[in-house]
Amino acid sequence: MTVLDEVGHSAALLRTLPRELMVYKFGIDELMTKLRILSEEFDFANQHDPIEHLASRVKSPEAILDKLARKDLEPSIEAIREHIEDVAGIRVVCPFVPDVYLVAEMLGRQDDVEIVKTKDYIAAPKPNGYRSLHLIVRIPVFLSDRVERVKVEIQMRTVGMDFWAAVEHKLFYKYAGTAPADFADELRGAAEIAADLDTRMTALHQRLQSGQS
Ligand code: 0O2
Repeated sequence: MTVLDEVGHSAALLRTLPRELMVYKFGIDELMTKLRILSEEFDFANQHDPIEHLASRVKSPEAILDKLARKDLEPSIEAIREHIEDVAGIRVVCPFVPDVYLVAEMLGRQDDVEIVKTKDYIAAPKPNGYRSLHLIVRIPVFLSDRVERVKVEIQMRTVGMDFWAAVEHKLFYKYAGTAPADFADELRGAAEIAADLDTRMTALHQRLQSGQS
């Protein structure tokens, strides 16, 4: 494909994308309802709620085109459906590390939620220090004339991991390779501090729960 062809295809795709993305919003709506129900159920029973807060977004058409280009893929709906797994994104922020796995397990037990892929960057952090549990799930969305099985990326992490990831995203992630080496070392060090904080806070919570003072 020539550069001009590619520009033309991208422009055409940008015009049709908002309609195509509607179904991804519905997938998010369904999963957000499931997560809110879990959270409210714990609150209602006066039990420790493993969900601190939730956020969601549908990736912007421009960011989708950027990601296609980064992955060297043609700008088409088919390429998006097949290769871009985070068009629909949900973030679940939990107080403690065990909460992350508990929420993942509770979602995985639901009949209509299919876990397509799990990337455990908590057990094996990325070299830059990034920690999170990523689930790619598929959920059926019932439209007027068909059922679409929509992929949604769920990023699950603690408040500490979320703080690190949000700041790192702003400072560095998008400019990987262009920042000075000591900058990367600082970020890795900060990720280790956040992990240590998680361990200490989790230990305190476990002591409280087991009635130890
Ligand atoms: P944005 O702008 O946040 O949406 P894939 O999505 O599987 O094709 P990848 O990168 O192998 O590509 O998947 P991975 O590692 O699961 O990353 C998906 C998303 O996780 C990223 O989306 C980021 O949102 C987040 N993420 C992954 N690594 C990092 C990291 O080192 N730091 C931060 N802050 N976030 C990270 P996007 O589209 O790359 O970016």
